Amino acid sequence: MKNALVARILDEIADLLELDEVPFKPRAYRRAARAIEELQTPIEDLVVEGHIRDLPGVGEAIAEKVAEIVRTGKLRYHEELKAKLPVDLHALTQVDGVGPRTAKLLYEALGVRDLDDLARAAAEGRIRTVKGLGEKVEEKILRGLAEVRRTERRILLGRALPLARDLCGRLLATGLFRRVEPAGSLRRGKETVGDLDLLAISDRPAEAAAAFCALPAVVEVLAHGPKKASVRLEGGVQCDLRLVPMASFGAALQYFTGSREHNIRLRERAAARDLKLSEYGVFRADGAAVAGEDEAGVYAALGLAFIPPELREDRGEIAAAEAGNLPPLVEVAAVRSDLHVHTNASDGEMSLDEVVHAARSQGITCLAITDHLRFAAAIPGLSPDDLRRQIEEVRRLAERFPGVTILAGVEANIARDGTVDVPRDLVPELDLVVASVHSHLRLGRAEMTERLARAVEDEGVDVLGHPTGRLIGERPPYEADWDEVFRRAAKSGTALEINAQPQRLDLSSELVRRALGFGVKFAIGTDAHVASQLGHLELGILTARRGWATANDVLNTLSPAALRAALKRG
Ligand code: DGT
Ligand code: CA
Ligand code: CA
Ligand code: ZN
Repeated sequence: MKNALVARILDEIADLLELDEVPFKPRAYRRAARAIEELQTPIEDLVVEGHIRDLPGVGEAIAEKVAEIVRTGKLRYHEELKAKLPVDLHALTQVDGVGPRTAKLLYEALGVRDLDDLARAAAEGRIRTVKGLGEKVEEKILRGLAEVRRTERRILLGRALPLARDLCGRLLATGLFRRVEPAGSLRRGKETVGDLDLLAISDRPAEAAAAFCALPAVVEVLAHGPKKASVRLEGGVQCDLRLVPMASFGAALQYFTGSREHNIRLRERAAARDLKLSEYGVFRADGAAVAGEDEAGVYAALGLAFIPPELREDRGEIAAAEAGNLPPLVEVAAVRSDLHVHTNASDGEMSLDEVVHAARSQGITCLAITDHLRFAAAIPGLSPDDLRRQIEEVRRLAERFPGVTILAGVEANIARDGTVDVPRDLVPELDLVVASVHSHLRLGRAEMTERLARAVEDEGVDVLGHPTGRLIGERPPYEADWDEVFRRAAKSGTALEINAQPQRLDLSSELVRRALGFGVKFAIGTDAHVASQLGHLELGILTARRGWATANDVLNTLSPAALRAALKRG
């Protein structure tokens, strides 16, 4: 899919034209870039079908340019414009404090072309010497650079989790290990992971560490000792393996699961009780070990209930554990329904039949078919008549799959004013209506808040799909007053989606926790477009757990009958 590339080039053209003070044209490019960025289908398909001009802001001239980028991966016009300012504007303007104008100044004064140049100039204190910039700007750019570097290196949980499981499986298969467990941010279910941390017990630690360094995915050995080895894996991810004695495995697992902030609080708590907590165990002042072999024992020694890893962020979990108030988090095994999937009737790849087969083989017992409604001729989606036919098809199919409850649903679009385009005469026929924003992603805060709140107040809407629209590392959440949206969702009985796509995880765990305070329910959906994506359900559940959600807060834990009753038509 070349949508991001096309949008990036059009955006850069807009920047370059603006710098040249060309009137009007920049806005047209900007608008086209937004439309293509927000497009849910590959731009290549629209080019093939001759539909590019159906997109808002795309006239003949831009349509031709889009086609050229799709065909060749670049654009002559863009290269000509760039010849005058040969810098990586896209990368540079990602840095907070650097807009196109600043980038131009920096190029002309200091020859800055890319992030490396920028980092060097900032570190050497040269930015403050440029007329019109100064010390404040330089400080801001240094902070912005650190932020960009920090997010660049992290990988999505959806990639880290299968990777870590594969490594653990391979290590166990060598026969050299008694135990191998992931720790770190991965075990806490964090949406992005900086590096992988594995903990292991082995009777032959030297051989075990050597086996780790010899894994096929290892491209570079960074450190290799008898207790610890660090490697770089294909794709650049770092992985640390620590070999620990059985007697301190629980303490090590606790220590290396983190988070740092949680561990600091725990150590303070230990000190206040004249105990010492370390990665080796919990010790009394006279040196006697009180705990260490298992993790629950470490918490118990500090007078605490076992705290699930997902909560270990120093967000009140220690006080809750002390008071015996930890929420009974929704269990991964308790969620056997997926409330958001697509078929090839819209932009998915599976037929209705295939999606049900695939879901059943993954242990899903309740599945909501939620294809897109068509909102522009250019984008695959159902017309009202298509939807009517699909509902009938779903009812017929349900008879052939007695073990799976198939809900007839739809993913409708929320217009700029908050109205939802679900055909009203079909609302009583549908089991589940998801409504999502797919256009006009960059409204002002007040307008976006009102738009989302109106959508959740719609009598026909059961779930607000991917509520904030964020794409991790790529697109920030919409500007909105989330408390207001959550309050009105709770009041009107509309659930908020936890979209389980690895790049979305939307709502985020932080917002799940916030929304819980308003009494909102959550609907977890994979938004799967191909069979393999059905497996992402777990990521949604982990996000719910990190947001302190219990089984009661999550619609997916209900039996099909109870789910139907909980939805608006029930
Ligand atoms: P990441 O890798 O950036 O996603 O985050 P973590 O949490 O996995 O952090 P990492 O890999 O640096 O270290 C794993 C855990 O080990 C961390 O959560 C807490 C513990 N830890 C490591 N080094 C220190 C340290 O210097 N002080 C404390 N208190 N804890 C540490
Ligand atoms: Ca880590
Ligand atoms: Ca680490
Ligand atoms: Zn969607």
